[in-house]
Amino acid sequence: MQRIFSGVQPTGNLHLGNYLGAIRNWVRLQDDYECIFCVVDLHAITAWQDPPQLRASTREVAAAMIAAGVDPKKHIVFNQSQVSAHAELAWIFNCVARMGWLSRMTQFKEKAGKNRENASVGLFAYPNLMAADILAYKGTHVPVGEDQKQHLELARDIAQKFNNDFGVDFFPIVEPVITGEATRVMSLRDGSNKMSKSDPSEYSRINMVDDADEIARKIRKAKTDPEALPDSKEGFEGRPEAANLMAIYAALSDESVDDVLSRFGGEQFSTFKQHLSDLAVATLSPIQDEMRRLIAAPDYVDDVLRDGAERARAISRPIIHDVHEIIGFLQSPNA
Ligand code: AQP
Repeated sequence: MQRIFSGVQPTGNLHLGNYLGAIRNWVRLQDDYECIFCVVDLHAITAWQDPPQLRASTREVAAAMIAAGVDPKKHIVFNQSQVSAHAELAWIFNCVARMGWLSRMTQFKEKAGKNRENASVGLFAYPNLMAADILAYKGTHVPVGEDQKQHLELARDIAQKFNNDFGVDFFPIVEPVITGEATRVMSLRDGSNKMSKSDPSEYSRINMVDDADEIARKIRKAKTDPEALPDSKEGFEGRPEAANLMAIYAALSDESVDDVLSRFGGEQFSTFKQHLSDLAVATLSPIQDEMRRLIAAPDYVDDVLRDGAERARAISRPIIHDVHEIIGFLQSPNA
């Protein structure tokens, strides 16, 4: 059976990259897979989170998933901390993964920066928790943006090492699912950095809660170059900001970059930006309206998360039981 697991951190400023690189793809995959979608609040606290803000962001991310079209009745939507299997299995994986593997993770290096000694142990061990998220359900496929590819390779290494160490064929070797024209949406201010929740510049990203005026203003101010739009994809060589705006347009309109260029090649960016901002507003506003409605009804969102957590526990419980058996932990037969 093919089972998808994927998650988004409730760290505020949910943005267009999270939508195009992750959430929108989830909506498309839910017809073909059994899906488990998670608001990964345990991951969020690897950096400091203000408690009331964490609660609000958790509901916001859940609302975005549902508003974008994830069906919480057919599939599972929940927040990670409600299911203890994640933390339990992460500890076991802390004992399977090697320090050297984690030391090579570029996201840790980027996020810890020069202040490595002061980074939380959780930030370092983050990929082990991510492997646990997936494998606590024996997930087989994980839709993510490009930035998570290295972490998924580590999840595969962990599954492989666990299977080898204990001489079992227990955990599946997960497959990344990286699709679409916007697998890596870049900052609107700097085409060499990915669009990210933690970028201090509001103008670097389009937030899922931005209104039409804010979206239009951010696109108008987005960095470009003086050249017109090229006639083919190759013309974006050395023009990362221009390429990024084009990739965003193609992803939003669900076309290939070449198809979009066949209409806009040769145009000035000032004109293209107007088209892009109209398209972004038209695509995002129905989702945003529904998000606002859901955020104003937190009881409904909380019920979805509670129900999802219960169903997630029902899947993970026997898997964790088997893991304990494999490792040699004594456990009561009813556990
Ligand atoms: N810029 C992006 N382009 C495409 N996909 C992206 N994703 C994130 N940024 C982009 C994808 O969104 C999913 C959820 O990401 P996350 O919230 O778990 O963590 P992140 O990758 O650390 O997100 P941010 O926004 O960049 O946060 P900060 O600023 O805290 O680092 C993942 O599938 C991810 O690939």
